[in-house]
Formats: sequence, C-alpha cells, structure tokens
Amino acid sequence: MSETIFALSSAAGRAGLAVIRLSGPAAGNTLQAFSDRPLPPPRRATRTCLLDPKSGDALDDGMALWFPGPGSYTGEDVVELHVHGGVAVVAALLEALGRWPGLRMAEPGEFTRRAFLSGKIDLTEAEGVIDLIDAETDAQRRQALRQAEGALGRLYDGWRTRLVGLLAHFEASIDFVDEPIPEALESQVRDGILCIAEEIAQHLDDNRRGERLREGVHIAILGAPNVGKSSLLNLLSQRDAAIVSATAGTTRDVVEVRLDLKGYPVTVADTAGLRESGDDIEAEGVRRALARAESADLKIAVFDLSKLLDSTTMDLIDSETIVVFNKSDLAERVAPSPSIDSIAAAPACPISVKTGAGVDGFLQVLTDAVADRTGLTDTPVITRVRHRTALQSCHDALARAAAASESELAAEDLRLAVRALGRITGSVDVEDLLDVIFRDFCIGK
Ligand SMILES: Nc1nc2c(ncn2[C@@H]2O[C@H](COP(=O)(O)OP(=O)(O)OP(=O)(O)O)[C@@H](O)[C@H]2O)c(=O)[nH]1
Ligand SMILES: [Mg+2]
Repeated sequence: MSETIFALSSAAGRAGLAVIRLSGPAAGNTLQAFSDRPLPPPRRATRTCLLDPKSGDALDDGMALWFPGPGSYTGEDVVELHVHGGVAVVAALLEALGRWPGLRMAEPGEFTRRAFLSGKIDLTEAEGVIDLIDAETDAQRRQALRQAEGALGRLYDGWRTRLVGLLAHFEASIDFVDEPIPEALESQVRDGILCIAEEIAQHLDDNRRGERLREGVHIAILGAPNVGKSSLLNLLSQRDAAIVSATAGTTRDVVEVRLDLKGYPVTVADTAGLRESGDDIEAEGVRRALARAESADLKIAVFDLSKLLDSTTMDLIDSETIVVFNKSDLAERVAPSPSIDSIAAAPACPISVKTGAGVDGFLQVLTDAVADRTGLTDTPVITRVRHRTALQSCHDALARAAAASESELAAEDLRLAVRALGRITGSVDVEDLLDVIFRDFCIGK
C-alpha cells in the first residue's frame, strides 16, 4: 500500500490563505483525527476547526475538503486543508502532520506523479501541469493549458492507435507463415505507414515553435558602437538596464533582460558595439556579441541613420533579422544613404529612441516576428526535446518499416515506432524517465 504524503501546496510565506494537501490511504483518518469529527461530505468545502490530535490544542480554524479516490487529482484519497496563510499556522500544522503515524512530506511533483501512476493523466499532461505553474506570459499559459488538457497526448495516442492497427494486420499475416501476405493488404499497410510518417514529419517541421514559447525567444541587439543599442534595450525593458553614454564602446558585457512582449516571453540581449579594437576587454565584448548573433532566434540590427551604414552589421543581416535605423531625429542632417535599399529586404524600421518616433511601429514588427516564431497554431506543437527525440526515432522506424523487404523486419520496426510514441505519453514502461520529468516540479504539486 502506498504511503500517505502531505505538503504545503500554495507558495511559502505570509499570505491570506494556505493550502495543505494530503494524498494516500491515511488521508481520511488523518482529517478525522485532526478535526475530531467524522469526514465531511465529499468535495464540499466544510468549515473545520483543526486540532493537534495529541494535545487537543486548536491549531487553526479553516476549511477542509474531502476527495475520496478515485475521483481526486491523484486518484487516491485526498484531503485539502485551507487554512490561514500565516507562517506560524502553516509551520504548526506541518509539524503536527509530520508527527502523525503513516504520513510523510511529499517530494517535488509527487502528487502529479501519483496522478500519472494511477492513470489519471498521461506524461504530456503532467508536463503541461509543470508548464502551467511555470507560465509567465499569456501565450505560455495558453500553450500549457492546452497540453495539460491532453491535446498533445491525444495527437500521439491517435498515431499510436493507428500504428497498432497496422501492426496487427502484419502480425496476423506473419502467423500464417506458409501463406504469402496478399498484395493488396501489403500495399494498404505500407500506405498507412507512409501516411503516418508524413504527418509526423510535418509535426516535427515546426521550427521549434512550442519549445521557443516554453523557453522564451532569444533576441540579440547588434550594431556599431554608439548607434543606440543600449538605449533600445532600456526602451524595451522600460528601465535603466544598461549604461547609455555618448562614448563609443560603452557596453562590453552582454546585458540580458527577460520581458513579456505582449504575451510572448523574450530574452533581449544588448551587446558591445561591433568594431575592431586594440583594447582586449572591448575585443572580448565584440567576440561575445558575435557569438550572440550566432545563437539568437532573432536579431535586431541597429544603424545610426545620421551616419554611414556599418558594414560589419550589414553582414549579419539575414531572414531572422529586423533592421532598425535609429536617431531618425538627426536624419534630415544627412542625405539618405543609398545602401539602405540594399538591405530593405529585411523588415526595416526608422525610429528615434530619443523622441519616440516610429517606436510603436517597431514594437509591432518585433511582436509579429516573435509571434511568427513561437507556438499557438491550430494544432498542438512539440514543447520539449524529449518529445522531439522520440518522434524522430518513431519517424525513422516508420521509414525503415516502409522500405523493409521482409514483413518480419517491417513488423519489428513498427513495434519500435509504437514504443517510441508510447514513451512520450508514458503508456509503455517509462520508469527511467519519471525522475527526470518530475524533478522540475515544486513540492506540493
Ligand atoms: N539624437 C539621438 N540620440 C540618441 C538616440 N538614441 C540614442 N542616442 C544617444 O546616442 C548615444 C549612444 O547611445 P547608447 O545607447 O549608449 O549606444 P550603444 O549602441 O549602446 O553604444 P555602445 O554600447 O558604445 O556600443 C547616447 O548619447 C544616447 O543618448 C536617438 O534616437 N536620437
Ligand atoms: Mg551600449
């Protein structure tokens, strides 16, 4: 019989309310002992005075909820205690529960792990729950909620069910070794395999949208010294994150700011101005800036509209770049440079960080570019490397199965493909994965 676990499920620290959760066979008895009353009606919030069962001292006056298994989050008997969120109240309750026989503190993610083990949710739903707790922006929340509600799991289960059907056809024919597989059946199975392989290939070809939305889109601000890169970072983050000065070569380190850009999570990095420098520290700054340009999901190439356009920055422009011509307030002083036309293929925004001119338009271009590269399509998207690896091996196995000359070999590859999908949702043995997946959870969830 499994142990009964308990934990503070709300955040630690002073608050209006705190929720302590218990799950396991002793949950009901514990509530009776701590309230000195019979169990309340199931799933009904009931005002309850909580007592220390040893001394009879009152611990708090709160609310109790009783969820008999299997109709609970974990599938086991669950009790929730809604108490005053004072540090001493919570400490006294946790201490008294810890002394009660048969109870122990839950480990991180243990409630959700039990929900998975009792078949209440699959692994993708459990991961959706982690993401929902970690979601910092609205787009992240929507993606996580969809996954927690099972949209991704249903997609993978659908493929798995179809593959199992094809495998059954094959296995039935292998059992009758003497009879050759009818040609019509063989081509029907092969078509089925190719069709699913194609659907999986399309699903894999998603430009990492879902993973980017989970992790945040990495944006690097690049350009020659003094063009206003740090000023632009400060404008985006609405605070003095980086030092701005009229001295060229002010920024040396990469300065990173995490932002919620109209619902999308982004990490914006301001970098050192690109130029040849005899100064070792500045040269290292330039090296780091170029490394960021390499690794960023999106680049903002900044030019000073009142100066000649810098060729090092021009060389960095590609389809993942937004071009910003800053200092448009100074621009009438110089004739527009002819080389602007040559880079107009990338979206280009004339702005002035100083006066605010053009900034709204630039923010819209930036938001659209980020939205373009992140999740939230009609169909659910891959949100983790773990899914991608399993889908890739499923796809590879299907390609081998379709090309196999012997039906025994094709059947073996089909079995591997089914297994790879099963590891994503946890419907096959995944004991080795569980510690890794649930490690990301907090205690109490
Ligand atoms: N007139 C005008 N000045 C600006 C504008 N944006 C920034 N500046 C000024 O340009 C100078 C350089 O700005 P920074 O933001 O430090 O430039 P940077 O690109 O980060 O420079 P480095 O860190 O040296 O590479 C500062 O004096 C800013 O006040 C603008 O739109 N118009
Ligand atoms: Mg700077």
